[in-house]
Amino acid sequence: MKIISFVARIALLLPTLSVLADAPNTRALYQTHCLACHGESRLGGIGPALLPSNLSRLSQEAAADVIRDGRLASQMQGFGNILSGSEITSLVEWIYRPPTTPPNWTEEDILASQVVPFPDGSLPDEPLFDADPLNLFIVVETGDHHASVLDGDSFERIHRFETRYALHGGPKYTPDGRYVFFGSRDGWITKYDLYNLEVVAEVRAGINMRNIAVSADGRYVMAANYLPHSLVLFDAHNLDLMRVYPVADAAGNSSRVSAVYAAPPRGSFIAALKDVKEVWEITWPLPTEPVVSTGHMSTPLVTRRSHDTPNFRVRRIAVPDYLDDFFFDLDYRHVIGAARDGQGGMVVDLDSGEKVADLPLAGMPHLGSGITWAYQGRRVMAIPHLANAAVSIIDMQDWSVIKTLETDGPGFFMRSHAESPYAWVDVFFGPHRDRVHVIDKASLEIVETLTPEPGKTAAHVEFDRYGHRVLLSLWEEDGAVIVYDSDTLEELQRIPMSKPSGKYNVWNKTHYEEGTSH
Ligand code: DHE
Repeated sequence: MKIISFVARIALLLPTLSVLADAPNTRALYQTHCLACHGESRLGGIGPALLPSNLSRLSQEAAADVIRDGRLASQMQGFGNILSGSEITSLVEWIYRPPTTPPNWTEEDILASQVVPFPDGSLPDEPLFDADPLNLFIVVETGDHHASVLDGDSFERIHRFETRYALHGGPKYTPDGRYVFFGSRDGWITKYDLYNLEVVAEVRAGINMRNIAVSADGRYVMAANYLPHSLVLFDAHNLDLMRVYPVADAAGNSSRVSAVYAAPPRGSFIAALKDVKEVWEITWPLPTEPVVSTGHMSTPLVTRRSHDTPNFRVRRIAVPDYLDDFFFDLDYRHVIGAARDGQGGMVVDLDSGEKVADLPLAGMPHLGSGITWAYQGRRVMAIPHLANAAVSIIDMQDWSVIKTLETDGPGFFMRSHAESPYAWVDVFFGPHRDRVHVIDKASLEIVETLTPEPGKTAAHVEFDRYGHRVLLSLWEEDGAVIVYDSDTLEELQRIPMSKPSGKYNVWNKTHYEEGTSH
């Protein structure tokens, strides 16, 4: 009896012992294959942080599948042809092991990271150039981590500057279009003055960040983090820290934040959570309401943190499922969201907090890329799918799917403009990633498929402020931004760029143009 229990105890210990014995080997595997994207100490980089606290929705079996086969709609390639089954198992055990030193990014870290080369008000208030400041484009070039400022009329490059590593998501402008805020996957927020072509302030909000939002009045910036589990509020003037919101439900279960957006008609930030079934609404104060002052760099630290500000209260809205990916209607009354591993989407009324409709959309609808337009007297929204070769068009009155367009492969980004008859969608995944479809918004048919450069990825378009020109990325290291006439679809110009990803027109973004991402 004693012998059996001894053997049983040894058997129980074996997996741990094998992991410990293999640890140096697994560390080497991690360093060779994972570190470049997931970062030193698994804290995230281009890829997400790989720590147990951020993997709660992923079973270890599913994690092994991802390492072997890759992950849809991400930069994660499959390693099944490089790593053996036991190597994959040991990597899975490794990433689910708690780190020896739990990662942390405290208020002190945030405060210490802040740099303000040009405090608010210290630079001239006139643009250094003649171009229309409301028709500029920012182009993010991910190949060599730069951004370009383009004149939206002449398409001259006004300036090109180095950005933080791995910018992700759309930069956000102040309402006057003078300043633009960039967010990087490793947590940095950069404030850039478009009139003076200078970085004016920077701060690191977290270790692994999702995105940022700027309030409609341009006074506040909110950052959404994967690591730590937090939302972080800043005064937009110099990126002074105002408040850190630890993100957790009432029972204390903490959560990553899927993303945060500004909802101008509501005067609030809306954030969806990734590990807790809640949406948070944080209302910013009216310009007339007193806000606890956040001061400037020269003021002592303590006055720059306003924990006790009575404003910016969190309203929790319970939702039936996690919202990984979400979108809003034009008046921000409804959030339309989906869990990536779910069976479709849902529509939640943000006022009542009630789910008002299910969206029966298979194939991972990419709701974050949704756009809307007026169609036969009603408003429709269109979304690509990350796993299906389709674009779904949905009636936003009764939330029925009125059309499913077959495409040449799953797409990532959609764009249009109120002044253009067309909506554009790419074919980001699969063999036809060099194609882009043009959809007629009146007939809901694909009327043209462009292949600007056979074999080269073509993705993400943005219109100029008038809807007359369309810019498309040739998403390659030696890529380009291609300018088209938006009516004739004739190519007008190519501007060489280093793996250009998103392009963002000042007018469209500051006017929440219906065909542009918010
Ligand atoms: Fe993105 C926007 C999430 C992978 C390029 N992406 C966004 C936004 C979210 C998001 C929440 C909106 C932020 C905003 O603008 O405020 N992206 C995700 C993912 O969950 C996903 C699938 C996995 C991940 O890695 O996080 C993902 N995204 C990618 C990529 O692999 C892309 C193609 C290359 C890259 O740079 O990482 C990519 N995402 C983009 C771009 C935008 C974006 C260019 C801005 C689009 C816009 O027009 O506004």
